[in-house]
Amino acid sequence: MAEIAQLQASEIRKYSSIHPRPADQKFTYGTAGFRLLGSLLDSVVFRVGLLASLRSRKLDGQTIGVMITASHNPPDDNGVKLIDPQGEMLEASWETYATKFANAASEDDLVKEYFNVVESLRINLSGPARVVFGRDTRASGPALVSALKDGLRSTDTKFTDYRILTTPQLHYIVKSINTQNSPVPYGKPSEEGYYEKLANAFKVVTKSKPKLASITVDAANGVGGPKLKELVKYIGSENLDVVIVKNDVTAAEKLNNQAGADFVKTQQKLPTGLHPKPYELYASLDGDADRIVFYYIDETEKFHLLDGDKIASLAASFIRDLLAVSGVELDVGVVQTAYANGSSSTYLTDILKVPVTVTPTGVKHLHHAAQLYDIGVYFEANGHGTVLFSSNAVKTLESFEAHSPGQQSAVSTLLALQDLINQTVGDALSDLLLVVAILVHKAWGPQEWDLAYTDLPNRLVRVVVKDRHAFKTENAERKLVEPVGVQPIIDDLVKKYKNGRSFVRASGTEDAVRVYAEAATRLEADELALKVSELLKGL
Ligand code: G16
Repeated sequence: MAEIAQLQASEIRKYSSIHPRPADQKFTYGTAGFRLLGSLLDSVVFRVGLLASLRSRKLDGQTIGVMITASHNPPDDNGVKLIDPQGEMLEASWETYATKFANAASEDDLVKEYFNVVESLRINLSGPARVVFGRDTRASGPALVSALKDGLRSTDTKFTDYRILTTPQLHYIVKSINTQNSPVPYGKPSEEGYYEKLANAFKVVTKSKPKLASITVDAANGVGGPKLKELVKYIGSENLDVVIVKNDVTAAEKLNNQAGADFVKTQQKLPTGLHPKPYELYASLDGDADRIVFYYIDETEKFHLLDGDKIASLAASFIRDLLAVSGVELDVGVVQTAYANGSSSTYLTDILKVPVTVTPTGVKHLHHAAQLYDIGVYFEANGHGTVLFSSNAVKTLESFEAHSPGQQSAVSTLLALQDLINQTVGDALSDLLLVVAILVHKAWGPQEWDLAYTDLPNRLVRVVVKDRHAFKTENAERKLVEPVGVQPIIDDLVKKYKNGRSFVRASGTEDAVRVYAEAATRLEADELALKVSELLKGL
C-alpha cells in the first residue's frame, strides 16, 4: 500500500507539472461542475481525473463519468463535471474536494489534498478504478481530454473514451455500465444502446397513433444535431419526421450563437434566421442537448414559448390521466425552481391538484426532490428536466392486474414512458420524444398544449457585478440575505406591481448574477426587472 501511495504521489507530481494551475485564478465546482474559458481549464480537468479515480475507488471500482462541456455557454468556454454510478450528479459532499483539488497552489499541495481524501475516507489505493468520459463539440475539448487522461494515468485508472456525446448520453452509459450485472440492467452501455432504448420505447408509447404533423429542431450548432439525426434513424421516418436546423458543428463560433434553448428562453424570441410556419411545432436544444424548449408562432407571427414549466405541466397531466384510467394508485409530484412561472405553479396545484416542491437551481437539487415521489416530474423553466419513476412505481405497475383493455393500455404506456424518459438526468432528445408522444396521444398541436394556462409576463436579466460570490440566498433562492439590505428594497419594489415577483441569485455557470421578474403585464415585468437590475449595479 505504501508503495502504491508513493508511486501515485510521484506520478501525480510528474504529470501535474505538465498541467500547471493558472496563477490568480479561483475555481469553484458550481451548479454544473467547473465552467470558464476553455483555455483556463487544463489543470482543472487533470485534477478532476484524480478525483474521479478516487471516487471510483471509494465506490469499489464502480464506473464514474466525466463530461467535458460548457453546455449553453459561449464557444470559448468549456467545463467539466462528474457523474456518479447511477448516472446522477456527483454527490454534494465531494464537490468540496473538487474545489480544493482545483485550487491547490502547488504540486505538493495537490498531493496533500489527494492524500487527505484518501485518508479521511479510507480509500484503498490498490482497489480498481474505472472512469468513462465524453465531450461536446467545442474546439478546446480534445486538449482537455488529454489532460484528463494524464490525471487518470497518474492514478492507474482504467478508462474508456466515448468521444463526442451529449451529456445525457454519457449519464445513460454510466448507469448502464454499473447496472450491467444487476437484475435490472438499465440498458446496453453504448451510444447504440441509448438509441435503441429510446426508439423502442417511443414506438411502444405511440403505437397505433397517427404521426405528428412535423417538428423542426434548432440544434444550436452543437452535439445534439448529429445525435438527433442518428436517433431518428432508429425510430424510422414512418414514425417521426424531424427537420434539424442550426446543425453546423464544424464552425466552432456558431455554437449557441443566436440560437439554442438558452437564447430562445432568455430572449423570448426565435433563433435568428428561423422563419416558422404558423401553428407548427419548433424546438431548440442547448449546446450539450440536456435542455429543450418548444415554441410556435400564430397567424399574426406572435411568438409563443413552451418552456420547461409547460413541459412539466404536460407530462404531469398526461401521467395523472393515465393513472386515473388504469386505477393504479401512485403519487405524482412536480419539482420546480423559483424561476417557474407563477401561472404554472397555480395550474399544477389548483387545476391538476398535484403537489409542487421548490428547490434551488441545479438539476442535482430537483432530482433528489423528485425521488421523494412515486413519479416525480422535475423541470427547470429553462427546459432542463425529466420524470423519475421510483422502484415502487415500477413494481406496482408491473404487478398490476388490469381488468379492461383501457387499463392494460394505460399501464403499458406508463411502463414504456419509464424507458422513454431518461431516468438519470434531464435529456433534450428524450424530452423531445416524450412531448411528441404526448401530443400524438392527445391529438394536440402546440396551440392546444399552450392553452392549459397563460404565462405571467416575465423577464430574466443577466447583471455583471464585482463579485457574484457576495450574493447569498435562502428559501430556495427566493430571498437574498447578502449583500445585507438589498432584499427589503426588492420587496418594496415588488409591492408596486400587480402579481409582481422578483428574485436575485448568483449564476453557478457564468460570472454574473441573474434577476428574474414577473408581473401582470409585459411592461410591468420589464420595468420591475430593470429596477431590480439597476439596484445591483455598483454592488
Ligand atoms: C446548468 C444546470 C442547470 C441550471 C443552468 C443555469 O445547465 O445544469 O440546472 O439551470 O446551468 O444555471 P445558473 O443559473 O446557475 O448559471 P446547463 O444546461 O448549462 O448545464
